[in-house]
Amino acid sequence: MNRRFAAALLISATALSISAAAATAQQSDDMSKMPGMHMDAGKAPAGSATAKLGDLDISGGYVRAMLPGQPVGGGYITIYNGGSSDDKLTSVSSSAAGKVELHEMKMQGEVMKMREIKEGIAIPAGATVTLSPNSLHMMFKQVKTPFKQGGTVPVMLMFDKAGMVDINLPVVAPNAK
Ligand SMILES: [Cu+2]
Repeated sequence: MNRRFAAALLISATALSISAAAATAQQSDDMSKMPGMHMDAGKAPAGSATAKLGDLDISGGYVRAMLPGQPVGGGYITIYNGGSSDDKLTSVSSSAAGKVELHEMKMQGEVMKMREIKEGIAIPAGATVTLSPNSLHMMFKQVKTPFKQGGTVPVMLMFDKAGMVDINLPVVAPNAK
């Protein structure tokens, strides 16, 4: 009985991730056909947060809703450095979490591994750096109230040169990309 239940759960979890991937493919396809939508905008869910800080254009900011029992939250954002000097995202803080770490996910063979990037994330002059699911991301720890779809999560991004900026990230579906 327990084993059958566990097997059923496993199957439904697999089905869920497949349908989420299919939905995302469908969504970006539809978005690319919409007049006035830029290619970059198609990468983040509708309504994602934007900000401007000196030479930095910040867009596509969002966090995913947290599933019941999920201990940490994930946040994503795109940063374009339109200036002539390199910058660096040194840290992130949020009143909604005890701490926010910068993380990186990387495939090691068949296994996805996550590590904290303590040295910050370089934002080279002229470059666009995207924090997105399965790659660089913000990891919210000691979350006070689990992120709920439709809400917002305030964050403060701190850059080496550009300084700091407050931005409210919308909370989207748990599997949104
Ligand atoms: Cu992480």
